[in-house]
Amino acid sequence: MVRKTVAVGMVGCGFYAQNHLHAWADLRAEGAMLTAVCDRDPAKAEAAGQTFGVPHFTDMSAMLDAVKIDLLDIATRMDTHRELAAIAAERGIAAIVQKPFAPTWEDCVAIVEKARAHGAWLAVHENFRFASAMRAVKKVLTQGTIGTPNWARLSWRTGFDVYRGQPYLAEEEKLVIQDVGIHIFDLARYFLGEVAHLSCETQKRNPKIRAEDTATVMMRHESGAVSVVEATYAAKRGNDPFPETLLEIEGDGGSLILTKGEKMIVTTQGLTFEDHVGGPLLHWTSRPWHVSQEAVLHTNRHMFERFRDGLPADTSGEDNLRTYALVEAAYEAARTHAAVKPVRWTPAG
Ligand code: NAD
Ligand code: 89Y
Repeated sequence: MVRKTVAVGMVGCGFYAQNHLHAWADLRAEGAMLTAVCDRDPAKAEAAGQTFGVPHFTDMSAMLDAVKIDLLDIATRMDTHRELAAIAAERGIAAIVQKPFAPTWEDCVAIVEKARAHGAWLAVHENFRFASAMRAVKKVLTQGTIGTPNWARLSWRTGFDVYRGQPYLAEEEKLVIQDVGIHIFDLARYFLGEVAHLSCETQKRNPKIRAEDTATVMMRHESGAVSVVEATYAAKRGNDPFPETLLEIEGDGGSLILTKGEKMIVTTQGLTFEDHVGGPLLHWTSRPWHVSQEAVLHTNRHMFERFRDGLPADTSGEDNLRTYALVEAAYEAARTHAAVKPVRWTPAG
């Protein structure tokens, strides 16, 4: 069967977008054609255009006027997402927006509503759940190997110098929950389902950083399961797991542990099995970032295939509002020291 190709336009060619660019180049043979790139910094736009052999622009609208794009991949920082996604929606162009969706709940909802109003396909690049290891974990849960999951700990504890590659993180008004907790919340939803309520305590353990760098969250899921979500940029540990999310999931028929090195240990019916569930190093990935980088390839493939086939992404804009609602709830819970029920967005009308 001959499948149609999709013209992809990349917006933002900064630090993390390099992974998107390589992933799109790898997906060319499958029909995702990186066609143009844009960055408001002329040097970054030119470098990406030359490396990946496509025309480059410093203005997204100018790129859309000059080149036919089917799917825009927006990997700028969150403060620009609402404006850029609106331009895409008004032209009826599909868009993928990097996490965090936007700086506020109001912005996220506005992006979703704008896309709905124009019938434009919209997804959020929430890549953690697309990593090989996370897919392997999901498969074990779906197969029922550990029974019904009823308790979990999802842990992101690192002291890796994230501020070197992403210096803006040190100045954010909200840090660890909005930057990386958001991924871990998404994984909690992916593995255990929607959240009924949560409580949260935050800490600022590194005095040089503006906002909270540590969050400890306890959640009750609608299924009755309880999970603990931990995120910190202030851990001082040997054998630092960055950028891996470590897991402990217990069910009524066994347990699943994911340790550093993407080793999955599954216990079922009194027997324990171990497996390496990480993906391979790719020609453009390098340690320790490879875990996050290879997830970008799988995310882009998922986005491209779902868009091409006229289907919503698993992490559509609407789906991601449910993850973002947990971010909002966590900040409120940390402020009030009370359990908070996440808000639910429902389309108007
Ligand atoms: P960055 O500052 O290095 O890159 C952003 C780029 O966008 C810059 O080159 C900037 O010039 C460009 N830009 C800004 N406004 C623009 C506009 N209107 N039009 C065109 N280009 C514009 O930031 P980064 O570290 O690459 O982060 C980008 C996003 O990726 C953030 O939302 C961040 O949270 C996210 N991120 C995700 C992961 C992940 O694992 N999913 C990891 C790191 C970063
Ligand atoms: O910004 C963060 C993210 O989204 O994934 C890892 C990261 O780059 C640093 O913790």
